[in-house]
Amino acid sequence: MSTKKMAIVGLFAAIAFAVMFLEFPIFPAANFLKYDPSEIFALLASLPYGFGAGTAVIIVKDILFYFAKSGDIVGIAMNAAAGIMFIGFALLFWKRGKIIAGIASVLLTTAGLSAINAVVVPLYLHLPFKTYMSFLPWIVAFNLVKFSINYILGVLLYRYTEKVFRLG
Ligand code: RBF
Repeated sequence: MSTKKMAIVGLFAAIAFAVMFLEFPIFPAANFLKYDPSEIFALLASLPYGFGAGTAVIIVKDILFYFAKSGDIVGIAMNAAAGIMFIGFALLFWKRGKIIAGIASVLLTTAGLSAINAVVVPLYLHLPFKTYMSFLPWIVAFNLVKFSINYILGVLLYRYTEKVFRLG
């Protein structure tokens, strides 16, 4: 990793960590799901520098946030899994254009998280699988809203970070 790349990953990890404190639930019915804008900065690192850089931003901000506020290893692991899927799918489809990449990333991340949550929610909340099904519409809606917002904001901000850092 070049020094410049490391500096930018570090900077974006620090910003992502800071903005994660803004987290709040979108749907009171599923208040263990909290919106925060931190994945925007993982996306901004991954677009010029690749999957490893974006993943590094997510891992660093999640470890810091675990100790600084959360203390909930399940929540942090889910947040990391969500963020890594989000940037992974965005990068995978990036060459097909921003709109296709955005739709693919939001839909595939939401589908992936619905599957993971089918295992995690019953264990974490000590509920029968049947009750997971009643959470499912909230989980789907939450992830569609969260990742649509973060993708759109990320792509808009990328116009500026691309120029400011003269990445390459
Ligand atoms: N975050 C997501 O972005 N999508 C999810 O589907 C998701 N599922 C979660 C399920 C459980 C049981 C928990 C505890 C957390 C989940 N999170 C998810 C992370 C949550 O929104 C929040 O970022 C973390 O709990 C850190 O406060």
